Amino acid sequence: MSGKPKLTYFNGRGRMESTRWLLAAAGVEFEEEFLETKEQYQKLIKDGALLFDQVPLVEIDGMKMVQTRAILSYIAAKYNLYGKDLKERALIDMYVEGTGDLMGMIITFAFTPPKERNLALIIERATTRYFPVYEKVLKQHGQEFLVGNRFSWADVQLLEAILMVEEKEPTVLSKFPVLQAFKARISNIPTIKKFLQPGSQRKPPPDDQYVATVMEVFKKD
Ligand code: GTS
Repeated sequence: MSGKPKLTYFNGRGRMESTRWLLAAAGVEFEEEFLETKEQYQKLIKDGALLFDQVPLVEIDGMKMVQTRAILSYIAAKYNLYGKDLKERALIDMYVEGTGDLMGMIITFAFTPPKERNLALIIERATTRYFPVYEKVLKQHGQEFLVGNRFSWADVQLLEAILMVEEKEPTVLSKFPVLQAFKARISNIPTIKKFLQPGSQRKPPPDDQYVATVMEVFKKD
């Protein structure tokens, strides 16, 4: 074993993409195994690798971790991206849950039948519920990062969310000048800059092929 964390998930974003972002931001190299068949998934279950028979699975420090939130908190804490005390950690948690809720709307979008998709609602939530909060926080304290004047998980996930919404609506930051500057600044952090370049382990937006693979792997017999 290489000692690098190993990520087992589909070859697509879904619930694993934030973990890829966080590891990349921390400058940690990782390996990936892509789920492509039902047999692969069933073998993982048979081998006892999946505590709740679900992926994402991240093998790290001798553990087989499942549950996205637990995985992300562990990585954030391990790599010093989780604040300096409990109060900073609480703030980071709140900001991360906010961006997580927004990204959750986009993640489910690809799996929603076209007639039931509501892109307008996503843009409305981004521009009236979520982005104003981060714009205000950054404006009020005037610092470079969301929490404690230090780069954290909250910054990584906010950038991920901004880019995801921009893929759907490129002008979405037009009324958020502070977030525009934040986006430019965080995108320029060397580890993130590298992750944003072509050829990195960052995954593209979901396409029909990705959705079909997920449906096939989880199809009941
Ligand atoms: N709370 C879990 C987490 O956040 O990790 C939910 C994990 C989950 O629902 N995973 C799905 C799964 O394994 C795959 S996906 O939604 O990420 O594509 N589903 C199979 C099952 O039987 O629940």
